[in-house]
Amino acid sequence: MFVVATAGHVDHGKSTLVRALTGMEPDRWAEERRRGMTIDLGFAWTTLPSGGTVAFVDVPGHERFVPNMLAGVGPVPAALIVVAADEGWMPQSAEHLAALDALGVAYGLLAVTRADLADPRPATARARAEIAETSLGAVPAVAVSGLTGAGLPQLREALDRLAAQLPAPVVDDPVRLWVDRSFTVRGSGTVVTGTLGTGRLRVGDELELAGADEPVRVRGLHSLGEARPEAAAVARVAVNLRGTPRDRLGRGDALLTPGRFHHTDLVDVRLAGDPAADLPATLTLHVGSAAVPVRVRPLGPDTVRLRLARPLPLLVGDRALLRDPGRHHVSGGVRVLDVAPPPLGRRGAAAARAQVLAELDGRPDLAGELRRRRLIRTGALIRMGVPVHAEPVAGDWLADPAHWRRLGERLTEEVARHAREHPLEPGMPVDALRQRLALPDRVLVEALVRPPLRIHAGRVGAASANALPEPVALAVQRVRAEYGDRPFRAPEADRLVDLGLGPREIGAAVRAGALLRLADNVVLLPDALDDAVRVLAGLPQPFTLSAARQALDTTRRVAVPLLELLDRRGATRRLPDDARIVVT
Ligand SMILES: Nc1nc2c(ncn2[C@@H]2O[C@H](COP(=O)(O)OP(=O)(O)OP(=O)(O)O)[C@@H](O)[C@H]2O)c(=O)[nH]1
Ligand SMILES: [Mg+2]
Repeated sequence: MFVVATAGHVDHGKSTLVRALTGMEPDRWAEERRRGMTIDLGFAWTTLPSGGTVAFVDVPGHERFVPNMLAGVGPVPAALIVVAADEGWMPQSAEHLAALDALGVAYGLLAVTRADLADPRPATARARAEIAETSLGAVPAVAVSGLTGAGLPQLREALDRLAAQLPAPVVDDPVRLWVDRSFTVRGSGTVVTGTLGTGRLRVGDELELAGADEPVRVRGLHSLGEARPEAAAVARVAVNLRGTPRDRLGRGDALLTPGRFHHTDLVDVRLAGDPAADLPATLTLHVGSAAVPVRVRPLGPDTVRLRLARPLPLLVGDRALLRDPGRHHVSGGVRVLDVAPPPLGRRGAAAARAQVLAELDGRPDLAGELRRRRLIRTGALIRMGVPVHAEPVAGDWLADPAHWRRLGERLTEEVARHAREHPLEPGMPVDALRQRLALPDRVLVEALVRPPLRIHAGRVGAASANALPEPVALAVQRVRAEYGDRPFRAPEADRLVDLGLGPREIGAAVRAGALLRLADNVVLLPDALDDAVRVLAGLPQPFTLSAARQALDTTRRVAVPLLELLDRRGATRRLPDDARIVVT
């Protein structure tokens, strides 16, 4: 399907032409028909000579309804510009053309209507000259009469040729369906319509709706008046969202592929049109079918920051339009450069930001985003419209390679400093490192740890046993030498004192994994647990404390806390009669 929006001054014959081409009535409201004037968007479609379908979004020409016009053309890639032969180029001819230019519409056709009332050539020449100056460039022109039907066959041919020129829509891209109408259908509930510019919609799809916590579900889909299981871009679609109250959404809202759009009320943009310094402090931003008041803060000569009165789902590279409703003036198009820009708190931040923006062109650029943001989650970048083709450094975190290297160096320095300041501690706690390096997630700390550093018991330290202060390491070796062959005998309290193992030293050895503490002053070598389970598994099950004590060749002082520890770890289970079994 080929979707085209009309454009042109009031009463120049847009709706008459759409009616003549389609046999459908684009003016839907009784008031429109009574006043002979389009107020809101109209929709009609027909088959072209090639067999393809063209759908029209018919817009109002009256100056009061320019916002409605913009909601119609916003999501549509092609325009049918209508100029009356007897009136020629008029103010809303110019304002509509400026809007198409600002939005970067590149495909169009000129229809000079009411050719039965006046020679169409002067109006054609003027209009083509005006249009040639814009993003539309040189467009074909057809003189027509909606009254007599003259020129209509040629116009159909020209529409077919235009349709053939349009680039193929990207049906794999996410859906962002800007709603242009919403209404309720008895028995079906809420229905919204819009122009599907990219992507594909299917009955049953879940979609995101800004401000709604829950996804909304597509219950039914219509296109060109017929129910369909799916619709692919480009298409006019009506989406039934039964279960979503009608007042939850309306023109300017968007139905979105979940997780693919960043809702933002702050964007940095490049202007094409009036210079930043000439813009008033408040304007209206038009994008898709939305119109949102914005506060304008100039940054560079052609870059500004916009604070939106409500958040919109915008992506890097989006085109939008700024308009001054009071002056009926299209200030120009904007290209979105950044949908999550940094705050400008410090003095000089705005000037620095202007320099950064001067380098950006609105084309998503992964390496540049990483350089500027240093660390960011994959999902966050995708939601900004930046395709991600890089491996995360940890979890779903992406890092700028140079920044990541610097972080690795700083981590080593911090661990070394901590070791100097806390010689008895077996390394620096992961969370302290996370804070020190100002990292948002501990998986990043863990990923930065490289040999000879390692993580043990929540701390980052040197991998070797030398991590223990020498006297403690020596004492542990002595324990190993003395007790290695009777692993369930714990050194008595006075023996520990002799070995120089006080509470602090024992703590350090336990944190380093060199000793296992069962209770105060009851320590074993760390492999004792596995050995104990093996021995106990060889006993007839269930076994008593005393049987365990004998099998392990140890005392109650060790056996009681050892079995309790095994119970806590789930290696053994204590039965109601205090006997135990080994859990296999
Ligand atoms: N003689 C003649 N009259 C026409 C032709 N096209 C439109 N008209 C008349 O011009 C008037 C305005 O036509 P519309 O089609 O409503 O114009 P429009 O551009 O849709 O107007 P808005 O939607 O309000 O901007 C109507 O009275 C039409 O009958 C034409 O080709 N020849
Ligand atoms: Mg009309």
